[in-house]
Amino acid sequence: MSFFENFSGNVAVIGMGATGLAVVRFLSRFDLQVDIFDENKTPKYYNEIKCFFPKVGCHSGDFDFELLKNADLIIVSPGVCPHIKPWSDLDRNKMISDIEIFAHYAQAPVIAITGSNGKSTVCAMLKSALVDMGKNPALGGNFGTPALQLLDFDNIDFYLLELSSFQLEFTFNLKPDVAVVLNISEDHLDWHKDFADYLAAKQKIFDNSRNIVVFRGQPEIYADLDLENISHSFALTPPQSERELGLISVDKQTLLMQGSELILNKSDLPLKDRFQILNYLATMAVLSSAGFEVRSYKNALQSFHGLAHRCEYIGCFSERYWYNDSKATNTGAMHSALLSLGDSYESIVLLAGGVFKEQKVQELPSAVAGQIAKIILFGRAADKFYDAWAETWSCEVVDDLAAAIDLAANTSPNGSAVILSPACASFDQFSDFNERGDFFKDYVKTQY
Ligand code: UMA
Ligand code: ADP
Repeated sequence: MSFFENFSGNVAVIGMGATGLAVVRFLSRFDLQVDIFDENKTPKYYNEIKCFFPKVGCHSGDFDFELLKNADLIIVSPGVCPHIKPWSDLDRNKMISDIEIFAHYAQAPVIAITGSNGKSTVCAMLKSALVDMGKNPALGGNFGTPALQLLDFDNIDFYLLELSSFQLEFTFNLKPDVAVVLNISEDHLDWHKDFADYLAAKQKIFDNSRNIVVFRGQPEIYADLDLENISHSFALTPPQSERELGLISVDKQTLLMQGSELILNKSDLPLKDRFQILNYLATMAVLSSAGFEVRSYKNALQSFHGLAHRCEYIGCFSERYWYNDSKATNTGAMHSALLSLGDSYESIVLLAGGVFKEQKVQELPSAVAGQIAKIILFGRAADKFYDAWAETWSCEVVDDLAAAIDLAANTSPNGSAVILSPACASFDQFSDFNERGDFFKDYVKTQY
């Protein structure tokens, strides 16, 4: 539990967002020269930092590169891409994340979760289950509360860290009790050099982990690991050993199993989407790896009812069934949502668009080919999607999300499922996925 205790030098922090503020706050307990930088002229926490940490040098807008170059340690916020100027001119060996600092000071076991999709849901499921079992978990990282803030809480049994590839790239000494990569599909290729770089950042979560949980559906994620280092695995396929979690069918019932041990009947779970079943299995695999018995956690999983904006059912309006999947900000997430709806609806209308983060637009899943009645496109990526899909699907481009909802409500077949699953970030039209999802829900409910 020492890092800054033995450190004497200048520290630079990049980014005055949630991470930067938490870092400055944490560092204020040491006698260090700290400077914080942000390219934005009016960054979010500029005033707070100036007011509460007057000894910290605050530099917004045009930054002083000489000062930055002289820093002995550079703590980068996750959104700061090290491959683009001016950051690419800095010494990468000096760069660490806030998670790296957390790793040196955390005093309770860490459960670390990453993946392209499902991170927040699995984190929230784990938290709910642990609370139900009488434990006191602290959840943060990419989920929202910066990891360093979690160190302020007392009597924590587990730290649950949702970790992005950005955070993992500059983390070196985290020693999770359990680490999991839920899945991998293209995302954040505007930040990473390429897909291999993105996957390598995700795989760093395994580096010093005591127990590793893997998804059997994508062996490429763990191809480089020794199989004996894997404590549990999960997939929708039947388990072949006691360390595998999966599904079996018996008398038309779908059962969630760990090896030969029955965990639960799928019908007893509140969330039924295919991807949610994967999330339950991942959560259970993590709990088993953390040392919990199936009988101690199986009932605890029933109290979690899902997060907003993740394939969230809004209701039946104008004879259509509306779903808000605003958090689907990449194609992998959109595909899993379409496959889930395909289990229940003959006709699906997809609303997609925003800021695309992948290299190339992929085809839509062939399993739902007969069910997609229409695709309505909006935002910056609309033309890109149109070019890729219009030959195969009925596509229309409209100005914005409101126009997409109007078109879906007025032209889609009665009885369709209409889903906002944008496969894109939202910041061309909204501040984040929450605002986009809330707008969608309000507009559908008030107009139809
Ligand atoms: N900045 C620069 N130059 C840059 C980039 C950013 O000066 O090149 C400045 C911005 O002007 C801004 C500050 O840095 O003032 C923002 O830093 P940031 O984007 O890293 O955001 P934080 O507020 O610190 O929030 C971050 C995570 N954001 C990102 O990864 C983009 C939050 O995840 C996380 O909850 C928070 O730390 C606490 O740990 C959000 C996110 O969108 C939810 N994550 C991505 C995702 O889930 O897809 C990875
Ligand atoms: P993340 O935190 O990784 O973005 P979320 O739990 O917030 O993940 O879910 C985001 C979206 O990803 C959901 O709206 C859904 O469309 C999709 N999704 C959720 N879980 C999975 C999964 N296990 N596999 C594939 N897609 C998923």
